[in-house]
Parts: sequence; C-alpha cells; structure tokens
Amino acid sequence: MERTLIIIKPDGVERNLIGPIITRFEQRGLKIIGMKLVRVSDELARKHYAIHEGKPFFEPLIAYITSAPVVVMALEGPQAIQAARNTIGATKPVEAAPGSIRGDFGMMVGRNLVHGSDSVENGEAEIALWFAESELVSYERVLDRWILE
Ligand code: DAT
Ligand code: MG
Repeated sequence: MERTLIIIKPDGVERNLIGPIITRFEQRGLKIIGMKLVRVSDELARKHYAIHEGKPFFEPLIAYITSAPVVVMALEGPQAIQAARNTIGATKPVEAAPGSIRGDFGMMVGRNLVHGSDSVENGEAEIALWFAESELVSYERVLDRWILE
C-alpha cells in the first residue's frame, strides 16, 4: 500500500478550509494514518523543500509555509501518490482542473493550498521527516471492503 504526505498549507488553515480539504481525501477513500497541526520551523521547511533550493521561488516558498500553522497528514491507499495528486490538482491553480482542490479553491501558485508527495520514495521520506513512527496508526476501516477490491 502506498503512503503520501499531505500538507494543508497556511492559506488552507487561515481560510477555514481544513475541513473541506480533508473531506476531499476522505471521500476519495484515502485512509488517514497520521494527522497533526504544526507550526513549521524554518529548518523543517528548508528540509522539506530542499529539492527547490536555489530556485527563484524558494525563499518566498519558505516564508509562505512557515507563516501560519499547517495541518500535516499521512494518507495510505493503493496508488495513493497519484490519487492524492489528482485530487490536489496542478501546481498552478489556474491550470488545475475544476473539481480538484487547487482548481476549486486557488488562484496563485504561491497560495496553492496543499502539498502532496510526488513519488513513492519521496512519500516515505517526507512521512519520516514529518512524523515519528509512534504517531502513525495502523487500523482497519469497516468500509474498506466497499472502497478497496
Ligand atoms: P507541487 O506542489 O505541485 O508538487 P513543486 O514540487 O514543483 O509543485 O513545487 C513546490 C511548490 O513550490 C509549489 O507547490 C509552489 C511553489 N512553486 C513551484 N513552481 C513555482 C513557480 N514556477 N513559481 C512560484 N512558485 C512555484
Ligand atoms: Mg512537489
């Protein structure tokens, strides 16, 4: 089963969109195996976005992600990476499909509401960066047989 790290970014929290955003993932069938509200340190932000270091948008990105609390979640499911990224939508909200989170709630790339891991390896690495093993919960959902075949 794949696992992906999802972050509801500061704009999602400040705009009271935590519930609607979580609902998208819940309704899709992705299982929440970890979740918490975090005030992101500069150090953690730079580690999380290390791949983008040196790009022109890097410093604004760090300022944005550390500007208010975020909700961070570990989600599990078959092809969870792709499922979550499709639910999130394209990086630039104006290019994101209607029905996706960014396509329904966003306008600007620097206020694009949600992060989702982009590969299985990065999903595992990001979950390890943001969560202690003891914060991840393994459980069976009664409805799983109607979501997973
Ligand atoms: P994604 O968040 O869709 O995985 P990414 O990993 O390429 O996108 O970039 C991480 C974040 O950096 C993205 O959510 C918003 C910001 N970003 C990316 N490309 C940008 C650009 N061309 N201008 C401004 N910000 C950008
Ligand atoms: Mg990315």
